[in-house]
Formats: sequence, C-alpha cells, structure tokens
Amino acid sequence: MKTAMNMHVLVLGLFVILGFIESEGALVRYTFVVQENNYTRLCSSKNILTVNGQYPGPTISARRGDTVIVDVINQATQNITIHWHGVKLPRYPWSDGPEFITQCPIQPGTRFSQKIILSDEEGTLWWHAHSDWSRATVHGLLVVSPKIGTTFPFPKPHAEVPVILGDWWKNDIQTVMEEFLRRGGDPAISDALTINGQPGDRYNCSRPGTTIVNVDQGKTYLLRMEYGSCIVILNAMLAGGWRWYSSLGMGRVRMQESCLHHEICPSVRTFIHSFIYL
Ligand SMILES: [Cu+2]
Repeated sequence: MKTAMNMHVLVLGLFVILGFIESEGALVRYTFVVQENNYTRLCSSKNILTVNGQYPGPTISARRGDTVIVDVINQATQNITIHWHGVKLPRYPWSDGPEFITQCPIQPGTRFSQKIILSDEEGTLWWHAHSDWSRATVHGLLVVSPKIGTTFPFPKPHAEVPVILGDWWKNDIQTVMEEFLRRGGDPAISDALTINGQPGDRYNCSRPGTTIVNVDQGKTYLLRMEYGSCIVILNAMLAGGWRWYSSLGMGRVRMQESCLHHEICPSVRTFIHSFIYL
C-alpha cells in the first residue's frame, strides 16, 4: 500500500517537473523606440513613423514558450501601441496592443513595457502598430523558432529569407486616413506595393533597393512572409513570374507561410516550387 502511494507521488512529481520544463522559456528583451524618420521612396521624401529608425521594423526572434518584453519608448508626436499578431496571450491580454480596447495607448514622451507570452506558437508571426494607420510603416516580423532540442517540421532549410509585403503612399499616411474618414467611401489607393520596404525595380528611384535573392539549385529556402499592407488583400502565388536569380538555374523554394492576412493565423503550410510569384 505504502509502495503504491509512493509510486503515485513519484509519478505526480514527474508530471509536475515535466510540466514545469514544458512551460519554462527564456526571457527575451527588446527596445522599440518609436520615432519619425525621413524616408525617400518613388523619388519623393516624407517623414514616416518607424521603430528604431527602421522600415520595415526590426525582427523579434524568440523560441516557442519564451516570454518577450518589448520596452516601447514613444518619441513620436502621436499615440502608439504595438500588437503581436497571431500570439494567443492566454489570460494575459493587457499588453496585446489594440488601443483603448486591451490597453491604453502609449502617449508621446512616455514608455511602456509590453509583454508577449508565447505558448504553442511557432513559425512566422508579425507585429504592427495598432493605433490609427501607424501600422503602415510600424510593423515587422516576429519569428518563433522551435525550442532548443526540437526541429522544424521539415528538413532544415539552407537559409531563411524575409519577405515583408506592404504599401507606400507618397502622401503622409495620417493625411490619407483623415481624408478617407472625412470623405467616406474607399481610402486613396497606395502609390506602390512594397517588398521589404521597397517598391521594386519597375518604379523609379527604387531599383537599387529591390529584393533579389540568389539561390542555389537543389537547396531549400524558408521564406518568412508577412502581410503588412494596410488596405489591400494580396494574393501570394507560387507560379511563374517572380524569378529567382541564380547562377545555376532555379532553386527549390520551401515556403512557410503564416499570418498573411489578419486574424487567420498562425497556420503553417509548406510548398515546394521552382518559381515564386508575388
Ligand atoms: Cu494584426
């Protein structure tokens, strides 16, 4: 009888230890300074809201089960919050981002630490501002890698490539939004779509910044895709059209796609193709 009880205690103890190990993750810390910076696209310049001066914003890297603290310092002249798109935040919505809904906005000249509690998310998520249209330029990747000791659910790719989709207005983004609200109807359509912050080589003044990825035939590449557009729905297709530049011919592309559109995430699908068309 006593032995059986001891066994129960032992088994219970093991479950507690395993549960502790499962939930334990590292604490990862980032600092986001929200500020205005001058950027030139499509041959004209304007001030945009950025995080740490970067457009698109910096990538947050963590592992499954980690907790990420992002110290947001608002040096801009408007309210800001950051939303962690695709993160479940179980029982902790208090720094999830939507201003006046789950948290107060971070006012100009103030700072706030937003806590991201990762649970079973894994893959390519993203973050974006959740106040007015500031998300147009304040967004970036949130990459959640497998835990140490575990692997991707597919062979390890040769390299990872960010593909961040967005759009660019020559006009000031707040002006575009205010005009849209004043007139009603549809907002003014953006002047260009962007990949990794650049409109691509079909537009003037953007040729040097166009994203070109050199690949080797036979190697596998993981595309970390983010849909950061404000108003348009983009279809990402794997077909002919967007050519991979390679000295050896076309490489194989493995794409892990998740969160391409709002609130449909996280989902992971894997494709293998010779071309990609965006
Ligand atoms: Cu979102």
